[in-house]
Amino acid sequence: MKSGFVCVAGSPSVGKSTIVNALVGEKVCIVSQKPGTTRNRINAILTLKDAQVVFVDTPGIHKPLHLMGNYMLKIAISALEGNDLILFVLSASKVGRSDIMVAQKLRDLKVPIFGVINKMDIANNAMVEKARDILKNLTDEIFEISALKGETNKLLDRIISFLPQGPKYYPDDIVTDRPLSFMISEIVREKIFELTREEIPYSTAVDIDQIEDEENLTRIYATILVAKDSQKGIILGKNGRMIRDIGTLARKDIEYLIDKHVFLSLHVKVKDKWIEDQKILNQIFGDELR
Ligand SMILES: Nc1nc2c(ncn2[C@@H]2O[C@H](COP(=O)(O)OP(=O)(O)OP(=O)(O)O)[C@@H](O)[C@H]2O)c(=O)[nH]1
Ligand SMILES: [Mg+2]
Repeated sequence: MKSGFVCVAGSPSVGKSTIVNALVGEKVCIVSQKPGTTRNRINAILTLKDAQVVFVDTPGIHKPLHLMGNYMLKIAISALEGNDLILFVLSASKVGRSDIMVAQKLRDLKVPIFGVINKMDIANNAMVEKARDILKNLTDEIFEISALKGETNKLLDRIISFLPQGPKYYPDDIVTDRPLSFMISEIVREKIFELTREEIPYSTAVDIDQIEDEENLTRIYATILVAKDSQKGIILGKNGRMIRDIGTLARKDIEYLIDKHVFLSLHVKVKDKWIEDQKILNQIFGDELR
């Protein structure tokens, strides 16, 4: 069978996670309008009759603004190694310095690269030209797509033809290497990214404390970490409105994911300046830094 690892890399918010979901045909990775949504390396697996593709979603490559950003950058850079193919994603609506920075990182690797200019549905001609320019010295194959509109079939066909013959890396029914607790914490985090503003999404993390499986119901207890006291009030919202909204949206997605009724209990805890705390960051990201 054809098989291999395909790393999806690029600047923040160019649509990497949207592309991974479209290619796999399932929502494995969380997506939001805000840059910096993906924090971890996440394998999303597509198994077909004669092929298995392991897509590796990564954090956006950017100049870090805090210690957590450093970790995210390290994860993104280390994920570039050891793949059969890299998809270098750019946005047709905005090309800038960070895309050039990504190109520089990719130039030294000996891995084949497909260039993907995404968001063609909102393309700006000058930006598309810039993107083609950046890609022209890196790769022969350039795809211009809109992942939002699901235009990934041709790209998928080319990826599969390009991959070598190889083993099946994962069992047929597995779509991600991540455990359920990670998927649940990501769903909660996605809702925080969707509903809150300014520094709040970047100052929060979600810990799953307990998952209790009953016959007709799964009970989930989770803690939202914030980095200072004033952020706790924002996550709770007036009369607890914000945390209720986060919980309602997250519960619906979790119910869809596990196909069961869910009781979701969210709790907020202040861990002072955790995004600058090496010990906490090591706990969150430690096993990903290889
Ligand atoms: N118009 C348009 N928007 C898109 C397209 N693909 C993704 N988006 C939007 O772009 C935003 C960012 O998408 P993500 O998939 O989260 O981007 P990312 O590159 O994974 O971002 P980070 O994880 O933060 O690095 C979301 O609001 C998506 O809905 C597209 O083809 N067209
Ligand atoms: Mg992402």
